[in-house]
Amino acid sequence: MNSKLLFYSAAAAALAAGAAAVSSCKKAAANAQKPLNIVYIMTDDHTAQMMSCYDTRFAHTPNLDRIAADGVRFTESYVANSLSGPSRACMLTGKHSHANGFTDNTTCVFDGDQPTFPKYLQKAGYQTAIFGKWHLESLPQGFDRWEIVPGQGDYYNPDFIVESGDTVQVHGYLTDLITNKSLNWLENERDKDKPFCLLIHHKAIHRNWLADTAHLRLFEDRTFELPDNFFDDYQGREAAAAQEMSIFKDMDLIYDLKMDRSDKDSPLKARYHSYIDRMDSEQRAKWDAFYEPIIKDFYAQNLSGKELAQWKYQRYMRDYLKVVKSLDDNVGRVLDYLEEKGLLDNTLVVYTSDQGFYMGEHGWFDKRFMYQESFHTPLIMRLPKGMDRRGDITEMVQNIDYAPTFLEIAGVEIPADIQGVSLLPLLKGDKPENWRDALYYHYHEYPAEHAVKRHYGVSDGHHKLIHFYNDIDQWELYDLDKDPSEMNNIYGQPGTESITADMRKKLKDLQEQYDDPIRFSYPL
Ligand code: SGN
Ligand code: CA
Repeated sequence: MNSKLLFYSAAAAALAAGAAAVSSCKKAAANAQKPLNIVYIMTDDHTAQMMSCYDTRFAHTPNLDRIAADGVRFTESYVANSLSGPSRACMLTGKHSHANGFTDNTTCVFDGDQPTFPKYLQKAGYQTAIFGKWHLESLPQGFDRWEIVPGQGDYYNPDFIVESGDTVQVHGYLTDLITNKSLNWLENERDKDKPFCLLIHHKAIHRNWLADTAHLRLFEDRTFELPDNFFDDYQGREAAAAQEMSIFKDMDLIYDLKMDRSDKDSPLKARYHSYIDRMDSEQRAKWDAFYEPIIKDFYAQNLSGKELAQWKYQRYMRDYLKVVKSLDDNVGRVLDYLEEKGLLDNTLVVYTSDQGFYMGEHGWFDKRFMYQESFHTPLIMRLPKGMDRRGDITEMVQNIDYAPTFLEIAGVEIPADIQGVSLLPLLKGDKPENWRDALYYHYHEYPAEHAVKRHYGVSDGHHKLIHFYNDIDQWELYDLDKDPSEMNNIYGQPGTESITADMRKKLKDLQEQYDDPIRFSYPL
């Protein structure tokens, strides 16, 4: 059977199985004639605190807000393992890290022979493509067209790995270039008779936050309020105390904050140079013209202690927002294109990040912990005709749910070994009974950069139980309603016995359900 026929038969099978959805029969029939397209935009380290549709304190992201305004915003959206490669593998497979095999960025190579949602969609007659950050070490499979950046990618004049396996350097700013390639594929390269699934994977807003020269001067007049727990002392939280992701202690003055001067040194100075040396003379001249007075002023001030910490936080916030600005503009270009071509009514547009990020909460940058800022990830969707839900969706969802959602949308039967759950009923406005009441999390990358200990845990939205293990054995329990910033570890305190037992049971059940072998090392 050719792939197009296979698509229609899959859609027909889905229709036949849809006796329960009699009321939406008409819509389903319409979809079967004209299958929905999917545009999946994923950024890196873009946290909800820095999107105005989630949080108006810092950022103004009008284009991201357009997505949420014409669709839905998930308020309880989480990752399974707060790190790039693992998140991407969870997203592609619909399975937790131990099940898809990609548990950490440093030791894993993604087994590209395993089933992924792009492969299933391809079989069902979709055209599939990915442009941008991939970060899974093996080359992409399941795509009709791909171009990826090696590893983390470079903001300026980046290299792309192309399908022949060659590496090609392209002049420009990465966020623009990934968008250009994506729009070019939509307009000139795809087979317009087929439905499409396009993955646009940005490097932005990843460290070390190199802004486009056009945006360098933005936000310089802004002073940002410090989070209440910026000067956290990590009392009662051994793993939090052991981390190396403090803005004050670990954020590099040259690499992260660009305070580069010939007589100054820092642990990551050479890495900074390897990045900015990619700029051409025009880009570099603008860069230097902007930074020179700031560098001069910074060293003249000779800051230390809390003053230095606060100065670092302000520069971090400004740099991050400048990189967000490019991203938001480029998302706008994609939305405008889809609108102009009359594709919006028939396309689901998803925007998410590979995880959340700390913007000074607990004094940190980076992610990895199961604490809220990095466990949470933004998820907004612009919905096509026929999906009527609008506003907030408050059910607990996780990045393992994306694959089954896309399969159901394409009329492909969801394989039994997929661990996530399709979000389609939520998008259609249903209120499914028995929606999951707790989420499982497992972070594996230790020892590694930023020194975040291995841990697994469970959250039901009201309480969170975490076990840090490996070279540590510490349990943490949080009452999220009373202590949303997770400052007060109440594990083992009198009066918490029954909630602890309840949360341990939830953790045990999820470890069994997902078949995580860690449960044999630390039986509950
Ligand atoms: C790089 C960064 C880290 C970051 C990891 C993982 N260091 O190694 O700060 O935690 O990526 O990020 S850097 O000096 O190279 O910038 S992830 O999002 O790709 O998982
Ligand atoms: Ca990331």
